[in-house]
Amino acid sequence: MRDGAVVNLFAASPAAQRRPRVSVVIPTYNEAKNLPHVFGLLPEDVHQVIVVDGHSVDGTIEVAQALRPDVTIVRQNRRGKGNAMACGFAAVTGDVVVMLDADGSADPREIARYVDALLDGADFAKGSRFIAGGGSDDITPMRAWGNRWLNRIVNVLYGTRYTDLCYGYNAFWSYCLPSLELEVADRGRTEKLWGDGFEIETIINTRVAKAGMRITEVPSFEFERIFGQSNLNTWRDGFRVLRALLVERFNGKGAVIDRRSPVSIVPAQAIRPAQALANVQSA
Ligand SMILES: Nc1nc2c(ncn2[C@@H]2O[C@H](COP(=O)(O)OP(=O)(O)OP(=O)(O)O)[C@@H](O)[C@H]2O)c(=O)[nH]1
Ligand SMILES: [Mg+2]
Repeated sequence: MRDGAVVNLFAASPAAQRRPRVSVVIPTYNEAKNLPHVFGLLPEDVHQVIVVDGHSVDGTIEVAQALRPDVTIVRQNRRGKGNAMACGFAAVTGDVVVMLDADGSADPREIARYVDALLDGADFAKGSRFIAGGGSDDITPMRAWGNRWLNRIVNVLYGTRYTDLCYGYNAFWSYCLPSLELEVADRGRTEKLWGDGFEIETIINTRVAKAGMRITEVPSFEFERIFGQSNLNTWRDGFRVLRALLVERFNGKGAVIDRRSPVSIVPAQAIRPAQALANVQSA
């Protein structure tokens, strides 16, 4: 069910007394028509909404600013969803980071569910379409088949028990950011580099496992994109995911988690935020 009232994140939460500040990171590539729907369903009490734009030409940034004057706009420095997420993470000021797509597939009202999982003790709350309470209107049989195999591989290689490797709706405490070791430095390049594409979710999911994080899966329902077209190519991006599973097994990335890091994040050295922050523009 797509329509309905906006939720208040903490109204029904038993942990109402502990109110983490939630930063929502939304990657956008030509999503102007979808933003009214997505923004309209965001919980009223989110701390920060970060739109990371990838050179949209449909007025996405202007629409975001008109809908929400307090939005933080980040212009990504290279290309691809992975680079967008890394740039967005570098601008986070909250205690909790939520990764939310802008195409209407992910329901912002589920954010409360993710935050509850974190308050219940998880470091990383991973969305899954394939556990009780989850589902999808969007996934094709071919992609579901590919996802199943990639899932088996990740669970064998990393000792995880994931049910939905290739899903982009996740949330985590901002003290996890250093362990992700994502890089936004330019290195003088503007084209898409390794890690900048849709393999980002696999890179994050494997690094949080390597870092020894407490991971909880949260049921999530994926709707069809409302307007526009998918940027994902099943075979090309499927092979990038497979490659990421192999590369990540041996590259030593995924620093051991330090839960003593201040919860209010100062982006870690490993994230090297200089370039992304230079691109940050608060409306
Ligand atoms: N900033 C930025 N955002 C991107 C880029 N590519 C995709 N996105 C955004 O990332 C989110 C997911 O992209 P989609 O194209 O919907 O891909 P998907 O959801 O993985 O695949 P589908 O299930 O086919 O929709 C959307 O909000 C896109 O606008 C990019 O290169 N830069
Ligand atoms: Mg999508």
